[in-house]
Formats: sequence, C-alpha cells, structure tokens
Amino acid sequence: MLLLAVWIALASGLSRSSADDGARPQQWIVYITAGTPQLRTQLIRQGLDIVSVDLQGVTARLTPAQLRALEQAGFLCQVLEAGAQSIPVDDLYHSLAETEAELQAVAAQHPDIARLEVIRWSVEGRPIYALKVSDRAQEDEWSEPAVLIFALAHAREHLSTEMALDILHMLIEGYGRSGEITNLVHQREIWIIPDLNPDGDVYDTESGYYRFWRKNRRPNPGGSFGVDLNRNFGYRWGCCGGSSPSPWEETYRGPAPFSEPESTALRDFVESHPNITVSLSLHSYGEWILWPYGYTYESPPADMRPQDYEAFRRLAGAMADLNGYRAIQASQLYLADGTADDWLYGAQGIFAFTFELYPRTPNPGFYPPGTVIPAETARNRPAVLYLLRMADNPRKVVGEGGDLTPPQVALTAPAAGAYVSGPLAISADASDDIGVTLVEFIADGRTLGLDEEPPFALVWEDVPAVGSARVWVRAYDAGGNTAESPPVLVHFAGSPPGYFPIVQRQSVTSP
Ligand code: 0X9
Ligand code: ZN
Ligand code: CA
Repeated sequence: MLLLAVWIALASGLSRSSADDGARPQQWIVYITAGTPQLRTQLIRQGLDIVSVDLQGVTARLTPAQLRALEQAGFLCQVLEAGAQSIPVDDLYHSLAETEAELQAVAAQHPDIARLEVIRWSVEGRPIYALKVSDRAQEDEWSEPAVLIFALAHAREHLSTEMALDILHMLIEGYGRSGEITNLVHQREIWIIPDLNPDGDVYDTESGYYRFWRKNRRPNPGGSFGVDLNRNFGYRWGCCGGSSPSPWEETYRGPAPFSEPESTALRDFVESHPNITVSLSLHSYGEWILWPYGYTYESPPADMRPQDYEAFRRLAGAMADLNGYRAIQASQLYLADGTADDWLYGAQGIFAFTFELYPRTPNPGFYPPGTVIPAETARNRPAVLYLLRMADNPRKVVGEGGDLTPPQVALTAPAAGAYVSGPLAISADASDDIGVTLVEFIADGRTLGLDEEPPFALVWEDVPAVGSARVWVRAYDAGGNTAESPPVLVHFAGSPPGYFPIVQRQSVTSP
C-alpha cells in the first residue's frame, strides 16, 4: 500500500532523463535508506535513476518532486548534492577516438600477440572492437581456455574502459618480461572489449560536460532514447521486475531480448568462441565483485549447480582479498534481470563476474578525477591475473578438475657460494604432473630471462663486476601454478670476499 502510493507519486513526476534533453530538469543526488534487497529492488522498480547501491540503501538522482514523494511515503532521504551538476569532460580519460587509436596502435605494433577485430556495428553505425591477446595471435587456438573482458556497457562508467585498457597494457608490456604474464599469454586467449557502447560513450561526452548517460542510443518509439544493455540479454529477460518496460527509464530492457546490436555483438561473439570459460564485466561504481544470478534472490538458485555456487563464492572471495572489493551474489545488491552475467552463466555456463570499480560512494561517483586512474586500475591487476590463471577450469577451486598442482623445480647450476667472473650459466630441472610451460630465471627478484623448452637454461651475460646476488628459478604450468627453487648466493669478481693476496712484501721493521 505504501509502495503503491510512492509509485503513483513518482509516475506523475516521471524522470525525463531518457529524453534527448536540451534542458535537463533539476536533479538532486539523494541517499535513500533501504536496508533489504527487497526494499532496494522496490525503489529501483519505480524508475528512479539509481547511481549506486550499498547494503544500507541506494543513491539516486531525483527531481525535487520525486524526493518529496519518497519522503511523504516515509523513506528516510538525505540530500547529498543539490542542483544540477556540471562536470567537464576529463582529458585524462580516453575518448572513444583515443581508445580506438590505442587499440589500432597495439595491434599494429604487436601482431605476434595482439589481433584486433570489429565484431559488429552499434545502433549509430560505430564499430565495436574486440582485441585478442595471445601468442600466435593470428591463429585460433581453440585448445586454449579463453577469457572475455568487456567494459562500458553503461556509457557513463568511463573508468571501466580505463580498466580494460590497463589490462591490455599489463599483458602487452609484461609479455617477455614477466614470467607470470608471459605464461598466461601463452596458455590463454584473452579477449578484451573496452567499449561495448560507443554511441553512449560519445553521447555522454560530446558536449564537453558529462551527461550521466547510461543506456545505448536506440531511438525508442515515443521519442526517448536508449536501452539498458545490461537488461537486454536473453536469460530470463524481463522475468522478475528487475528491469523496466518503459523506454523512458534508465533500466529499459528493450522490446525483446537481444533487440540491440551491442548486446547481440556480445552474444554472437561468445557463441562463436566456445573456449571462453570465464568472463569479467567491468562497471562502475561501488567496489563490488558480483556473481550470478541477478534475477533471483535465491541462493543457491535452482538453475545453478550448488558446486558452481561454491566455486563462484570462492573465486569472488579470492579476488576480493586481492583488490579490497566486497564479493556478493548480484541480487544481494538489488534484483536485475536480463544482465549479461546471467546469460553468460545461465545460457553459456561461463563463470561470469562483474567488477563495480572505484569509488565506493556517490562522491566522486561515476566521474572521479582522471588522476585516480593509475592507482585504481593497478589495484585490480592481481585479481585479474588470478582470474586468468583459474580459466583452465574455474571449478578447480572446488576440486573439480583443472590443474592445481604446482611444478617441482630445482636449480642445477650455479652451485651455492660459487665465485663468478664473466657470464654466468644458470640451469634448472623442472617437472609437473601436466607439464612445465615456462621457467623464469631470477636474480635478487629481477627477471633475467625466460625459457619455454627443456633443458631449461640461461646465460646471465651482464653480471655485476663486484658484489653478490641471490639467484633462483620459478617454474610455471598450464594452470598458472608456480614453484620456486631455493635461492643460491653467488659472488662476483672471481675472488672470495676477504681474499687479498700480497703481491709485494712490505717491511714491518723499517719506517
Ligand atoms: O545495474 C547494473 O546493471 C549494474 N550496476 S551499475 O551501477 N553499473 O549499473 C549491476 C548489475 C548487477 N546485478 C544485480 N545487481 N542484480
Ligand atoms: Zn554499469
Ligand atoms: Ca600442475
């Protein structure tokens, strides 16, 4: 009864944020206390423009009329920011053109490990790019587990594109330098879609001031624009009140599942790459790691294997330990149906995760200053690498196959305490139940070089002239497991320390 009253009041003061606005109505950023997933879902169902959610309530952009209606219905509301916000577009973020130029540059400069494809065209005819990082990038390596990373389903979530590009650079620049990254580039196909919603991206930024745009730019019947791409996927689409049938609203699910080229692009891409085992959907914000399902509060849901639920919980928990985010089933935030992740798992069996990136709070919300990009993307690198490692069989986290057993490795040269002058030959013995894929040679924590083939050996050419170093090796397998030999201490300059031969006698009696 109470909620019905709110519904009527809100419908009359309907948010017109989906209109092709010249004059945007006055909007306030308001925190609404709502302590259960059901209450939060109820608020979202009413078409409020929700900007973030936590487990105590939601933050929304409201017109003054909507705020009054909520307060009259008894909701505790706290105005965080009054009046229209005007935030100039931040040059430290990639524009769509800059993102495309960067993808093209990477593909042109690293054809051995990068391949760029246009997977489809957007509503307004822009290309949607996918870039693959893998050795032998120009071939299809169907025997390798593939990982799909995609960003900017929601136009205003620009940090997600930065995150996708950071992952790309981590892989490209780490290749040949870091054993861990080289091994993953060898053993996985990693597909990155940094901008799933190019039309929305352009619309959000083209005026020079951010427009808080979320959806794509589909012209809807009736004059509004946009479908929420994260409500347009075909698993239990529109089933459960976790999306809106109204084209004016921010969570409009579209007229049919996969009515949009952008969601269809992802569907067709996934269906034509059956080796994808794991996916990461990048959104902002809130610092959450979410796993399916979003359409039901049930946990574990009937259409999820209980073992998979446990695997999701453990994988998300392990990643949260690495990036400091909080891991929960998506519907614990609020109900959402037709999301990409529900389809990726429900229809395709993919272990699908969403990261809701920095920040936690509505200030700075969708538009943190670009100065935070390096730290807030670097923060997620260990969690992403963990997910890539688990992709050979994510169920290995609950003991259902995959490769969890680390290799065995020993240094065979140099001997501990060796005195060295000139290049140092290092060699190792390594074995594994499945197979050793790479050996990394390390001195004092610095990677000297990598070897993929036995006999595992390397000559350290530019040894220091004097001093000493701790030398060891690390072996990798196809599961991304590692083992290290104990370090040995070697001395340089060819002479044991403290050995000072007398080359000319000195008299000890005459002055
Ligand atoms: O609502 C969404 O699509 C995602 N959040 S965002 O603020 N980036 O728009 C989250 C979807 C996660 N699924 C559920 N909450 N059920
Ligand atoms: Zn989003
Ligand atoms: Ca192994």
